[in-house]
Amino acid sequence: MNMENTVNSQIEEAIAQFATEGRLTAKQPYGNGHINDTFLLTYERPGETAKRYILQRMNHEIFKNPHQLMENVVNVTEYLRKKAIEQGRDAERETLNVIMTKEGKSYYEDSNHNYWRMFQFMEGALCLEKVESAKDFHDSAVAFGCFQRKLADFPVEKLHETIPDFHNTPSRFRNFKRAVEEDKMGRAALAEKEIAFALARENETSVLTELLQAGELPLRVTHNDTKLNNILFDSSTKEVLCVIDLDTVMPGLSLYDFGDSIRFGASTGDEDEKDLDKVELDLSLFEAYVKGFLEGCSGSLTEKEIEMLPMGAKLMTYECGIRFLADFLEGDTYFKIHRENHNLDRARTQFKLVADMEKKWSQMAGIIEKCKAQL
Ligand code: ADP
Ligand code: GN1
Ligand code: MG
Repeated sequence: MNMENTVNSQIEEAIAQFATEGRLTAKQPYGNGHINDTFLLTYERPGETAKRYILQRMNHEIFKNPHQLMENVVNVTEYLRKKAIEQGRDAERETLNVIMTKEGKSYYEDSNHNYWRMFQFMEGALCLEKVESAKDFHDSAVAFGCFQRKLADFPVEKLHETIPDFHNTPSRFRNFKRAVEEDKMGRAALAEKEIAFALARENETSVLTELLQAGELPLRVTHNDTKLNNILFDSSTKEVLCVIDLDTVMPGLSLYDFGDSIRFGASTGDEDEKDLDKVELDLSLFEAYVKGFLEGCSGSLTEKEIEMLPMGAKLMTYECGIRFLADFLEGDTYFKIHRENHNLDRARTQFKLVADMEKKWSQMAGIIEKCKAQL
C-alpha cells in the first residue's frame, strides 16, 4: 500500500476520535504547507451554518516527538488566549484553537503510528501565498513582531525544542556539505553552480551564532517559520487575525523571524520561480517589513539586533537555500515536492536573492538607518 492509501484509510479512523460537531459531509486536502498533510473538513449541522475544521497529519519524520510538539502548541495557544482575554481582544480569532479528542487529548496516534491533530477552521480568514500590497506585508511584520513581544514572558522552561538546531546555520551547512560529499542520488552534477555558490559563503554561516554565544544577541521565544502563509488575515477588513503554524515556536533570535519573512515575502518572485530574472529583493517591501517589525516589537529590539537585520535576511535566505539543495541531493525526503527538480528550483531562487541582497547591501543598511531614526 502506498503512502497515500495508508493515509486515506487512517484518516477516517483519526476523524472519528475528535470531539467535532455535526455530520461530516466533505473533506479535502488544503493549503500549501511543505511539511504537514493538511485537510479541510466540513460538518453539516441541522438548522445552523456548517462547521469547518482543519485536520493535520503531523510529519513525525521531521517532528520526532509529536507529544512534545503538541504540548508546545497547547501551551502557546493557551497563553496567547489568556493574554487576549485579559486585554479585551477576541481570543477565538487571535490564536489557533486546538480541538481535543473525545478522550481529552490534543492529538491522536492511529494504528499505523501516524499522529493527527485538529484545529477550528478560522472562518472569514484568508491566507496569502504572495504579498499583494506593501500594506499587507507591513501588517504581517507588525503581527510577527507582536507575536514575539507577547511571548517575551512565556515560561521558556515549558518549551520543548521540537527540531534541534533548527536555525543553526553552521550545523545546516555541515549537513549540506555531507549531502554534497555523499551525493546519494548522483544529482550533484546538476547543481554544480549552486553548490559552489553555497560553499563560497561558508565563512558567513556563523555570524549570528557567534554573536549569540558572545552574548551580543539575546535569545527570545520566536516563531522560526515566519512565511506569509503562516499568517491569517481577516477577509473583510484585511487586518491580520492570527499567526499560525506554531510547530517551531522555540527559543531563537528575532533575526530568524525577520529574515525568514524577508526571504519569502520581499522577493519579487515565487519561492519556486523557474525564471530567475523575475527574482530579486524588492527594497520597498523590505522597508515596509522593517517598519512593521520594529513597530510590532515596540522598542524591545536591541541596537545590535536592529543593526543585524540585513544579515538576518541574508542568512535565513542562504540557510533555506542550502536546506532545499541538501534535500534535492538527498532525494527530496524533507520538503514536499510537486515536480521534478522542485527543490533545486527553490534553492536557485534563494541563492539569486542572496546574490541580490549582496548587491543591495548598502541600500538595505540605509533603510535600517532611516527606520531607526524614525523610531
Ligand atoms: P505546514 O506546517 O505544512 O506549513 P500549516 O499549519 O502552516 O502547515 O497549515 C497549512 C495551511 O493550512 C496554512 O498555510 C493555511 O493556509 C491553512 N491553515 C492551517 N490552519 C488553519 C486554520 N486553523 N484555519 C484556516 N486555515 C488554516
Ligand atoms: C517549511 O511548514 P512550512 O511550509 O510553513 C519549513 C520552513 C521553511 C519553509 C520554506 C518545519 O515551512 O523551515 O523555511 O518550509 N518548516 C519546517 O518554504 O522545516
Ligand atoms: Mg505553514
